[in-house]
Amino acid sequence: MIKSHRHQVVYHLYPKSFQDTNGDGVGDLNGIRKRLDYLQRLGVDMIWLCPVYTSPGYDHGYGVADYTSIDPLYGSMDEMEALIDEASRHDITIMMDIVANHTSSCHKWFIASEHDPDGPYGDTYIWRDEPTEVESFFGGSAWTYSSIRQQYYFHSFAKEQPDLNWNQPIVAKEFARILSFWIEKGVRGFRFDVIDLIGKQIHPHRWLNFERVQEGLREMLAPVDRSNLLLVGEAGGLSPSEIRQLQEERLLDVVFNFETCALDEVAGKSKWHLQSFDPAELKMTIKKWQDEMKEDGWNSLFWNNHDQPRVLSRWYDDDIRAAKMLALLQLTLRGTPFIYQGDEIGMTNGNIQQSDYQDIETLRYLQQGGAIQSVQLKGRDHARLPMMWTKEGGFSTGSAWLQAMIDADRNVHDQQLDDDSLLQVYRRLLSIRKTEPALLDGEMRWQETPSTMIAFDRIHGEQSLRILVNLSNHSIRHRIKMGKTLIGVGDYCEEELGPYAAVLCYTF
Ligand code: TEU
Ligand code: CA
Repeated sequence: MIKSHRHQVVYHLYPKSFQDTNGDGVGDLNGIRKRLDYLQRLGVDMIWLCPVYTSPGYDHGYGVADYTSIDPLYGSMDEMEALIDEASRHDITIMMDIVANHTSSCHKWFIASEHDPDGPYGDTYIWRDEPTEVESFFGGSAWTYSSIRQQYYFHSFAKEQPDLNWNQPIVAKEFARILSFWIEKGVRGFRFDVIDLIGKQIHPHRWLNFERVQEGLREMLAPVDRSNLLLVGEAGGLSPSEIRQLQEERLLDVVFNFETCALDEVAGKSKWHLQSFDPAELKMTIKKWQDEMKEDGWNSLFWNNHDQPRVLSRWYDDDIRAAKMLALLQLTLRGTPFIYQGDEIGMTNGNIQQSDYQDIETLRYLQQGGAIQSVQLKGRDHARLPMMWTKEGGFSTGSAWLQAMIDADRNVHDQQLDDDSLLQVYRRLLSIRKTEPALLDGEMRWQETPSTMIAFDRIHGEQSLRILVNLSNHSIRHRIKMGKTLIGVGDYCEEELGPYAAVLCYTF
């Protein structure tokens, strides 16, 4: 079977919380290298590393001070090269996270821009004499005064993360150079952080200019050989038709939108305004995106990421049966799957003491009198808890940078020994994907089902697979015929799916 770049399964890894090897309580590059056997055995093709570049760390690497260096917190460039090399011997490639909308305020471009308005970098950031009404995503004004330049600069996020001015061609040129640097090192994928924000207009309010996003990507990618790359964009603000346009031109292969993640948020309010989760809405959202991206379009398939605390805790009360169901659904839908570290063992949000929260967004929200109940479900620290390798943790011999109470029974070691574990479900599903082209390229055909059940066929030439999923914790009776089962989770029989049961079978 010929595998195209978008058929790969990506393992999304938060380096800070994956594996520490020197006892400082922070995960590192050598830790990732140590776990390559585990990742290969799991069956993933690529690992996406959240930023490991030099950074003052206000937003854990999402404010980059030097895009072609490694932060000593994580290791050295030699260790990065060793990781790329050894990963490739495990049939795994590396995807780097490119933060192109903003830099750290410590980046030399910003320092040059601040000190020398008439120099070559003078206009590479967004400067105004007067601030406007725009709010930053982390709360408070998006404008901060620089007493050096005696002007205000714009920052979509924290004041330590000034936004670049993508109307200056030099910005795209710099990023083309950065991408080439990493391609040269052997990197095979890029995930572009908030890439839709590079095309923003900010007067009088913030709005997104799609043409500018498109032009920015074109300028940046023109000098880059992208034939062997997987290009992923985080772009919550783009419509399905805009996403398809970018895909058609191969400016991006896969795009993240956040509609499923927002199912437990009140529409139009901030992420902290919660509403109860309804599995019927999950079904509708999945169908909507699959339908919008059919034929030439292509979806991203993910439940969690380093910004999105575990849906298992938010939607499904930590029930391990639901985790198995979500795994089967994610790995049978049409698109590129992203498994976020710990998904494969059913890691939960855990409990974090109020004084232990660290995320800049959460701290800001709590300072402004935010509700702790919202933080417990949606605070980003919950997505960043250290990986559970053993019952004792196994993440670090020292004291982990982020402390929490978490279900110790959900760990890699125990699940490796248990044939019925969630980890084995992931391994089996990933190995089935390697032998069943219908799961990769097959077209989607929906089956009529009750509101909290989803069922579809994946059809590829002569081959046809059927997927039946109960999204709820109630048994559901149905009339959809099942063929020989490839894998099933939960309790099911010919006409009934038990709570969170899911089946992948042949249609005849
Ligand atoms: O996230 C962008 C983004 O949309 C987030 O602000 C999101 O709305 C928020 O995390 C929800 O709580 C990206 C990165 O993934 C994130 O970690 C960074 O903080 C952010 O960009 C700034 O670089
Ligand atoms: Ca370390």
